[in-house]
Amino acid sequence: MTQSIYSLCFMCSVRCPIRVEVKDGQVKWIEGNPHVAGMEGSLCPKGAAGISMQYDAQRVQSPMIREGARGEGKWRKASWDEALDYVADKLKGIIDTHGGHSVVLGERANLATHVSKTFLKAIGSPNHFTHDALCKGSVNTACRSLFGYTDGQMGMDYKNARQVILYGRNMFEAVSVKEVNSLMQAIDKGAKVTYIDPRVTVTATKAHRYWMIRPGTDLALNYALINVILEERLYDGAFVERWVEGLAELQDFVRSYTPEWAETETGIAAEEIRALAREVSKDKPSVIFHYGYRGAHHANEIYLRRSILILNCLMGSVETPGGLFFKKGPGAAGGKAARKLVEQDLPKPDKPRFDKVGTPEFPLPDSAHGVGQMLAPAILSEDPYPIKALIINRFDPLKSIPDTNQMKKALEKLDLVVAVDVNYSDLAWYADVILPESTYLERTDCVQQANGLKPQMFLRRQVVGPRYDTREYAVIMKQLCERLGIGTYFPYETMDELVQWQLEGTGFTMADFEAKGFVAYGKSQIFWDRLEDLKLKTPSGKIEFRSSLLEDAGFESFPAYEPAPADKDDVFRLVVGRVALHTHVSTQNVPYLNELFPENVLWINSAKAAKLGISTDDLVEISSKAGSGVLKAYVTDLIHPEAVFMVHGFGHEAKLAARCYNKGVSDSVLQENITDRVGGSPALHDTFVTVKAA
Ligand SMILES: Nc1nc2c(c(=O)[nH]1)N[C@H]1C(S)=C(S)[C@@H](COP(=O)(O)OP(=O)(O)OC[C@H]3O[C@@H](n4cnc5c(=O)[nH]c(N)nc54)[C@H](O)[C@@H]3O)O[C@H]1N2
Ligand SMILES: Nc1nc2c(c(=O)[nH]1)N[C@H]1C(S)=C(S)[C@@H](COP(=O)(O)OP(=O)(O)OC[C@H]3O[C@@H](n4cnc5c(=O)[nH]c(N)nc54)[C@H](O)[C@@H]3O)O[C@H]1N2
Ligand code: SF4
Ligand SMILES: [Mo]
Repeated sequence: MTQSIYSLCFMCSVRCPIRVEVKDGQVKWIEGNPHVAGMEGSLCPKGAAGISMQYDAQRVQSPMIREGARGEGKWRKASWDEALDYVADKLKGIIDTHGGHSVVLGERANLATHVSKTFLKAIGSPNHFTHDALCKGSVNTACRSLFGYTDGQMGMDYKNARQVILYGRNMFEAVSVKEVNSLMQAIDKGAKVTYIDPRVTVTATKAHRYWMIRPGTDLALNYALINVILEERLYDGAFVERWVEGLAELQDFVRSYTPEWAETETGIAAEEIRALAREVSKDKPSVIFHYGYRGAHHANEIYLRRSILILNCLMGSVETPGGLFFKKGPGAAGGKAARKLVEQDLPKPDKPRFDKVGTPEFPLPDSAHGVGQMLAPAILSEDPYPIKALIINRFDPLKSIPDTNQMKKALEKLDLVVAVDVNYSDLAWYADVILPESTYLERTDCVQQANGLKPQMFLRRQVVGPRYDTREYAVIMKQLCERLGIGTYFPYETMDELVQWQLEGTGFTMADFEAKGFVAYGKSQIFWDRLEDLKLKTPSGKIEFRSSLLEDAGFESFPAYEPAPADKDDVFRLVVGRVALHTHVSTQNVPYLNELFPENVLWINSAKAAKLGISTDDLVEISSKAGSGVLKAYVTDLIHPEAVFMVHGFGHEAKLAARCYNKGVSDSVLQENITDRVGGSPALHDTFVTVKAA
């Protein structure tokens, strides 16, 4: 008999709602959850490849303990008792000798993050970090500087937008299924899309207007757009008058940043810049200047993200259909959120964080996420104190943090490295112990609180039993913590018990998720009154163009523009990004996806390539201050001469991930570890490289 089960995809962390068909204990079909608005039954190619991942024998099949040197690839299989005893014994010794704060746990933010945070609090460590800084930390800080809300507490209503302006937000390749469907619906209803990128992406080909901007100069473009909007009074006067703090200062500041000035810096014609400002303002407030997704590009990233958000505010596109909105939690609909373990009464660790977030060195980044790229520098410098143990869940610091060589040196210094993963990631390959997690199709997960215009809760449900000797992360941690004598903070044996504990007091039970895969707190969308009641959380209660968050910490609200370095024939800015067929660093070994996209290549502009004597498919050596690699060239007019581009996530080192082993080059090997000290993101696009025939 075929069973139909609602769950959540995890081929990437967007967590699209899915419906899965299971027959005789085998996964037969996965599609988007048809009950969820925006999914319409659809999936992206990676979501559809979930079955291929599930039945791949090259994932980690049992706990593994390292036998040879780190990274040498000599392993022995272990039982769960043996592996957990091993980790617990090592951790006990480290905590007794060096203190709980010598343990760092890093992960891709996920549904069980509250379990990790509880573990660290219980051992007295402040050292939890997520991937967030590496993704959009500076977007988070920018949002807080203007609204007092994090980016995670804000959303965009694409479906009703009339104008959408995307700064390298490659929506049709860096996919979130609901967002793609909503944008397509808007386009069907006549919305206009402007796409800005030094490279012609799939999104560029769907846009009404495409600008091949000089890489690294979007801030100049925005200062000019703001200049035109203020000079020509194209903004939403009533909204700005009511809510904005610092308009006059902004007006003074942008006066010299004319479209003619921006044309020289960006390569976009002054008249085109004026035309965009005039055109979009006719559609205000249903205008979205997209402020994300990824904001980890440059050392001044926070100011670019602020300028994008400021453009939205000038259009009045805040808390309005077709614009930005603040996400509403269960409370707004008279409901209660699911409980999290971390809400239990545990003392706050008294040591500073390893990454110094919350100290004068990093006053502004969100301490809920930290600044992950400080991991290697902190281990190497032992400042603020020595770090001895690293536990990594669902994240790969060797591939997802710039400067792999620096990270390898740092790992060498540690007494214990533990990886929780489903695959042989590079970090797992360099770990002492691998604790394999059951896949998303094999496990029930913690509750997903989905805040938005209509607050809801979703549940990832086990659809088939584990194929190998794997367990759920929350259960692994519970079993580890019992060995450390802190098991009481984990009041469950199974995932079902944990979910039931989370749901207590919400008025919902696990059975309520069976019909559609989710439960809703209310029926209608909740918009606050945008002229009377915006509920902003800044100190002034206003939208702070002049930001007290920044200025109180000694940073400027409107720093002068610093020009991008001049073009040189043989030096390129390295830019990186996603492709529709892969998730970051995790799907390169999935059989179907590997077959369709087995390695990355280097996009290089035709004129520049001709001067260097490089043709498509030639092997080229690419080098930076941090490292080098050899990959195939893709010579094209579709990229700006000053940039070279590669898809992120290749160049795997783990030999047991045999299909993707040593295919292509990892951008992290090349990138220098440079940080936006104000916003918190690394500057992934501030590395310059040379390219020559290999
Ligand atoms: N150099 C460079 N660094 C980057 C970026 C870049 O473009 N270039 N992009 C940044 C961005 S935007 C992001 S979001 C981050 C992403 O950084 P990561 O989170 O590191 O990347 P992912 O590929 O999403 O997943 C990492 C690991 O999760 C494992 N995994 C997959 N499913 C499961 C599971 O069910 N359980 C467990 N325990 N593990 C699982 C995968 O095997 C993989 O090893 O990287 C950032 N860092
Ligand atoms: N298929 C797939 N979809 C994903 C993911 C995935 O791994 N795979 N990951 C998800 C995650 S975690 C994230 S963060 C998002 C990322 O979503 P996006 O931020 O939309 O995706 P990226 O591919 O990082 O986009 C980078 C684009 O910026 C362009 N770019 C480079 N320099 C400049 C510049 O100076 N100015 C402008 N305007 N553009 C520039 C690059 O050429 C590239 O096309 O995607 C999400 N969706
Ligand atoms: S975007 Fe694709 S891979 Fe990511 S959760 Fe949705 S369907 Fe899965
Ligand atoms: Mo991301």
